Amino acid sequence: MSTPNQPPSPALYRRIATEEAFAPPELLALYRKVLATPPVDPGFQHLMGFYMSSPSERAQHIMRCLQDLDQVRLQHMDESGIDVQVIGMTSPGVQILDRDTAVGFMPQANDILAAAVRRHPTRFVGMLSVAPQDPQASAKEIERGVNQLGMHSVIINSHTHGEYLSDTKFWPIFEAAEAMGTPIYLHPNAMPASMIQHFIEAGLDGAIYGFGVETGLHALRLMTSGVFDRFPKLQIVLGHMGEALPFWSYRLDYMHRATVNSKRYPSMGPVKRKPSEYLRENFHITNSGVASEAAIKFTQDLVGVDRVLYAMDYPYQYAVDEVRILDAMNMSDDVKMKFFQTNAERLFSIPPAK
Ligand code: 1DF
Ligand code: MN
Repeated sequence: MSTPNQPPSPALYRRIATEEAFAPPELLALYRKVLATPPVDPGFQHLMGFYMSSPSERAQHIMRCLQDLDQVRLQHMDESGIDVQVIGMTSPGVQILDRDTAVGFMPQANDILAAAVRRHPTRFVGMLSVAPQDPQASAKEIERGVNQLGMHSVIINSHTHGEYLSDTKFWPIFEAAEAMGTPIYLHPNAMPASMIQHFIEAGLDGAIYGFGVETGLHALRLMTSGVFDRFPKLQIVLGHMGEALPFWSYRLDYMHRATVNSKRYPSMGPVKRKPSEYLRENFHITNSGVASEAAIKFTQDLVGVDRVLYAMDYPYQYAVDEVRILDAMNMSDDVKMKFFQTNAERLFSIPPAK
């Protein structure tokens, strides 16, 4: 029997955690400039402004883990039973920066992560960062990332300066992602200034709730704007149990149909499928931050066992006991292996362990 002080025992499967964050010091230097130049975006101020200045144990620990792509991270992975991390640059990535700074830093950020993956090829897998501020440059970076860096997935931290990827001006990014076969992890960002005030006043703007509301909205905007009719093979990854959209799906289908049929909004015209059908065909869902057996099984039932994957959300939700809880789920070994290992291997093009 393992005890809480020992790493979880090896399992039949590799445990691959698929929404893990890093922040190179070069990015933090750019963030310091943003934070020192008013007016500062309120969501960013309450997010990275907090982590980069708070003396609290949580903030200090997270800042240390975020910047490490070697021994600290590997030790935490060993302690918590994680064999492989799929890593992306922390929210909001380069998306809070002005366009030129974002486009300039994008390749450097991806080179830094690619170098870490080369140092630890059996432990790390990298997701490409892009700068939606320049959709064409982002599309080119996806090609470079796949062809030259060997990275096969992209992370986008929801909106960019209050703009959503449902806007066709961003669709060159989807075109490149579909053509290169790279899934896009639609990760949370702080809400735009126009949305966030009532969340901030109650302390609910962050990962506790605001993230899920805003990222769920973003995913729905992709569906209702017809992104998946135009790019039917595109795969979007949602964390945090699909930002609760599986739980909403019955009502989404009903109200979407009612709204379209009554021509209530010009922005909600007919599309080919129901929201629940897009969820089953164009989305993969990770359980980042949600070690709930009931929620995982409900989502597997709704979208299929091939589309639900494990994620920890390191270092924001570094939980040494989580793997033990999930290893013990009342679920067949076959489905558990899909959840922890094979779905991630397929979606993120991770080579099998030797
Ligand atoms: C937090 C959580 C911050 C996540 C994040 O990025 C983040 C947090 C700055 O707990 O404040 O990406 N998360 O993915 O849940
Ligand atoms: Mn995360």
